[in-house]
Amino acid sequence: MATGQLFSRTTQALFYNYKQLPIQRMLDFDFLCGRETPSVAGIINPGSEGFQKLFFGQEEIAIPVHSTIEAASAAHPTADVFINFASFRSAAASSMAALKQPTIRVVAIIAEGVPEADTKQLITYARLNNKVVIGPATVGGIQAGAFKIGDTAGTIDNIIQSKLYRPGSVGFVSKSGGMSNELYNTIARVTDGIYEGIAIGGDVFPGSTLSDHVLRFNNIPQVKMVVVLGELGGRDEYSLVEALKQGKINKPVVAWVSGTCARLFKSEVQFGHAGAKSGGEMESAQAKNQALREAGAVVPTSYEAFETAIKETFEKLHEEGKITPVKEVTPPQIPEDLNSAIKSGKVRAPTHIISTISDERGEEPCYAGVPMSSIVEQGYGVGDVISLLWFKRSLPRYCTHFIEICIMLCADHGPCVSGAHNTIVTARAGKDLVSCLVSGLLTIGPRFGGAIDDAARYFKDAYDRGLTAYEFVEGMKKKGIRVPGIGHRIKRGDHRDNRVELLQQFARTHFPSVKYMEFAVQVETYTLTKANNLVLNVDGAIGSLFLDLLAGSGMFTKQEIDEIVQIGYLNGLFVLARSIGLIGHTFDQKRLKQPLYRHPWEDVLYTK
Ligand code: Q5B
Repeated sequence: MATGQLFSRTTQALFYNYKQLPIQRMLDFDFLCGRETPSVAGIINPGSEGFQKLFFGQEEIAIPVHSTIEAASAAHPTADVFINFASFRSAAASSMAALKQPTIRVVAIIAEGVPEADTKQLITYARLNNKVVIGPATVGGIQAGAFKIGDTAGTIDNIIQSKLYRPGSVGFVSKSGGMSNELYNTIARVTDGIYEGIAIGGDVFPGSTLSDHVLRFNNIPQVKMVVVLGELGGRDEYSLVEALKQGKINKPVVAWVSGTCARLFKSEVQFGHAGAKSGGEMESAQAKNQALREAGAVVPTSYEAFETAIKETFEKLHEEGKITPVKEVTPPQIPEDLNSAIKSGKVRAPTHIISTISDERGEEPCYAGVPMSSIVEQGYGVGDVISLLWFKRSLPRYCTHFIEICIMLCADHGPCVSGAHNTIVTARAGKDLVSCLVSGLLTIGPRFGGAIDDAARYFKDAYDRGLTAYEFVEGMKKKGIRVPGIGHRIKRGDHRDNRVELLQQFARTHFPSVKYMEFAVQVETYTLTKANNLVLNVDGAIGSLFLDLLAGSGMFTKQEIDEIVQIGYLNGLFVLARSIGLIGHTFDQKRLKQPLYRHPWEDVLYTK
């Protein structure tokens, strides 16, 4: 790895694998630094395409999502950094694919556990092609005031405290990402801050080494001193020793190799990183610190003295006039996310939806306050669930039983009724279940199945006003309105609808009062004198009986009953019930592999 700058204020990256948080942190950093363009040009999310919405300051921006590295590189030819958030399983392959893109110059690999053989191949390819690999097993790196990789430097608070929103004069390189966050802070306290910081990662074979970056810092005029945090294990620090000895580094280097405590253990100790184990005397922290000291680096006697060593080195450069500390700037405030502001009680925001029937936010979903476990453990049925979700209360058993009977009796009425016919034709046209179902449901209305609400409205109004059946029916006739709930295509006075009789029988046995039903029967007696098909039909029976349920159960106020009738809850019973049958007809046709339906010519009267 030669020459200096890896990043600038215009550097843009391709981000591999959609990870909302680190991308948002990069964009927040951009805003803090006053960048004009977002540092993430595109996201690669294998298998998906489109856009991801993220914040750039206060503005929402849409970042393009590409399904392949090749497509992303072609779409964003100026994005030359590849930030790889792939898992250890696919990190090597995707990193190699990125390195092969002519536009990609730097690849940062975050995953831990990438096989060493794979990393070696990446290193060889990168070296041959003059590209830079940072990691694996790294948090990444940062150029203060310019560009940040993923989660580098941690929270916005740490970034502000460490003054990383503007460049200082210190080049910093470490193995550990966690310790780099700590050192950014330390360096900001005792110097004018970081110019660039890199965590090379804790693997035995890092894509780029401590000395690679120190040599690079040596070529960056803005970097006036270098801080290095190594660790026991490996021999990377010795190439830095060599570079110092050969006079390749002419800027002060303050270094510390951590892990001096390893000697306190009787056997070999593996610290957090894969490479952090002392393989012998040469690889011990003590030996490396000594070698660095002898090569001319400023090496303190302990980690505690590291801060003072950095401070003194900086002050010396300042006194010598080699550093003009940067002017302080006040970074802009990052707008707080609404969710966290609400959580901390700083703001309140109006909601857009009110819901009163169910709540899925807690340990278990609740229907009208009743937890799912109670619904199951207490043996609730579909009628109880309908009571909770439609009427927001638990109704007595005879009411929920009545609801269930309505559902069962109306579930189907053969293939010839409007709804089933539509569903069958749709299924035979090869459509999916939902299309078949809704094409049938769409026929439910004032003539077919959807007369329950109107029946309840008109019967209630007539009964409550004290009209006789005769006055009611004749009044409707004068207005030119058919009596809802009366009349059927195939049922007759002498061939009554058995479903109506079953409902009436149940209500007479269990309901405290059936006054509305009796009124409906009087209406039927009168309409049957007009025509034999003007029977009380299933819609009329349910409409009148539900009025009795509402009024007789003592569970509803007068206003609530008026509201239920006015809003029109009761057609819902037919819709729900008949969905069962329509789904059945769909399956039936598909099971029978029925071909496209075409209505026969003979059954159409063609006329002019
Ligand atoms: N007339 C149901 O009519 C039907 C009259 C009436 C006064 C009435 C008709 C009607 C009200 C709506 C209603 C639900 C369209 C029905 C259901 C579910 C189902 C279906 C299934 C299932 C039938 C002949 C003469 C005319 C009309 C007069 C008819 N109805 N007068 N009040 N209600 N009812 N719908 O047989 O003088 O000759 O002009 O609209 O409650 O949908 O199984 O099939 O489970 O799937 O076509 O049970 O009654 O009679 O139109 O030829 O009329 O009777 O004015 O008099 P029809 P039309 P006029 S249950």
